[in-house]
Amino acid sequence: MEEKELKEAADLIRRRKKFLVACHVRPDGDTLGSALALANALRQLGKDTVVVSADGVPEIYSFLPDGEDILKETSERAFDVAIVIDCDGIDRVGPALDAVKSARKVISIDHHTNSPPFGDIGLYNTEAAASGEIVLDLIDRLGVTLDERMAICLMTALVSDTGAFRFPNVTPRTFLFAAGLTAAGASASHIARLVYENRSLASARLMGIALAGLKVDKGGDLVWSVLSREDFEKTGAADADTEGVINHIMAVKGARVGLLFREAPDGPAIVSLRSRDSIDVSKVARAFGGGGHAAAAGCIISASLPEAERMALEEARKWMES
Ligand SMILES: [Mn+2]
Repeated sequence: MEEKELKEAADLIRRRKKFLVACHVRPDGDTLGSALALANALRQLGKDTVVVSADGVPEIYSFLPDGEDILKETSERAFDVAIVIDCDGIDRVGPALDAVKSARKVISIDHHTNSPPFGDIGLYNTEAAASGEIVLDLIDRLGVTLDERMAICLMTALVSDTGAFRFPNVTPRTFLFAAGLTAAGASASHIARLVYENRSLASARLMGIALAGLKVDKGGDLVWSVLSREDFEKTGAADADTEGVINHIMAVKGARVGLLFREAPDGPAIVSLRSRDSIDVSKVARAFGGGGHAAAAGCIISASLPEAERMALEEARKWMES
């Protein structure tokens, strides 16, 4: 990200009045925490601000300060500026796209690699572990003092996009930011507990089924599991309860690529992919119209579960060999 874009964004924000801050569909702690912290800063500057997350706020993130202010949709259209957060592509805002497109100016804030630039100003930094890092830069540039509520939101962004500071995307800057957030009153340990050790019984049981059904190939390099509708029904788990299961698949000794297949209520197979050792699973996801990072990606395959499993594994093996 260039200094120039950051200045342009801050200048534009100072001049305008009515803002839309948009999260991506299937929101995570980064998009939600970043959006809420930025909205808080905008409101402190006296700006009218609407925050939209088409899929709402998952229960796990209900602790986020001001999370109740997030709307699933808005009928308002005459925004001065729409700020789109953590979206690798404008359509990732889902049904909020209409409202975003109605804005006179669009600012995109993102850290995904290969994020297609969109909007009038792009604050892109692929070195940032979370979009929250870029939002922190912007808040700082706007001259807004970080309060405890904002710090909790941004710490959630960092904690959830770094696996509580364990993923290789963590840089010295990430820790510097985390230090500032800690000083402002956010507890990484408390937030990590809320995000990672807060599983419902149904979700834990679904995890058990996924782990009991683990399959391996390529001498243990490739590990995956499959969850059918029946598994969800048996445990009473919802789709959101699969959160984190893929990380446990990747925790198997020797795993370099991990996949979790799950059957969506309406039929298609949802695939989560993870990798290490610089294997780029976003290429696998992209082969099926999905996306994500090199080490964490996802896609939806309109096929039966066994067929999707066969197709995605074939593609994964191809990339592992190249
Ligand atoms: Mn992110």
